[in-house]
Amino acid sequence: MTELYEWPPTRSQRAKWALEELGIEYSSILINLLEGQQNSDAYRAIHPLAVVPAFKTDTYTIFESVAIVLQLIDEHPEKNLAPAVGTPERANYYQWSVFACAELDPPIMMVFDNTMRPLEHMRPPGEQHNAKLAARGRSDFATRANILSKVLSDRDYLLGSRFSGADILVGHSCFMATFTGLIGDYPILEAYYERLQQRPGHQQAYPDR
Ligand SMILES: N[C@@H](CCC(=O)N[C@@H](CS)C(=O)NCC(=O)O)C(=O)O
Repeated sequence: MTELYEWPPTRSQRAKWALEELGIEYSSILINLLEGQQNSDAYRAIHPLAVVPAFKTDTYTIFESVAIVLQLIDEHPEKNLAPAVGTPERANYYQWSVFACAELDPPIMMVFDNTMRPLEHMRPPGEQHNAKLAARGRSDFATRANILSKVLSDRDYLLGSRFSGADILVGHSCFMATFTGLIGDYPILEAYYERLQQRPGHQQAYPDR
């Protein structure tokens, strides 16, 4: 049994993209966030924060999109989606993988929450979009997008010529930046994400582009 708890297109797509790249068979279990299914007792027993994704196998259950991707890639070394442990390339792989969730997702979500997220869905009562927070998110994203653009100016993928799990993780942040209208100011990043979208794994994981 291999189960992905997802609601496309959210951060669950990171896990799905990795599953597709690795050719792993799995069942997709939809958790309808708009209907509040994430808050059921049954789902909270799987993910105590009541968010997606979560991932279940015969031997373990985990959450956090980055953890799921890294674990799956480690389980399939023959697919070559990560450099060998202990190498300088692996150091960069860790760096960009963590950068995705720690540095890219928060400012993008800050923009989403304060410009696009419907006020009636998944918001504390009375909360409003906040233009100052949206501007802060845009500015924080700009700093990080410029760092990525510099790195990607002379290479196709974060680690060089070879696609890796770090591209799945940062690639999903690029999806979020596209969805929120942030990526257009960064042509190198936009071209990188265009490249990633050509991959069959991406096309399987994201419902429609
Ligand atoms: N750090 C978590 C974040 C997960 C997360 O916040 N998921 C959002 C969708 S992108 C969610 O399920 N939200 C449901 C809600 O806010 O009720 C991860 O990367 O897995």
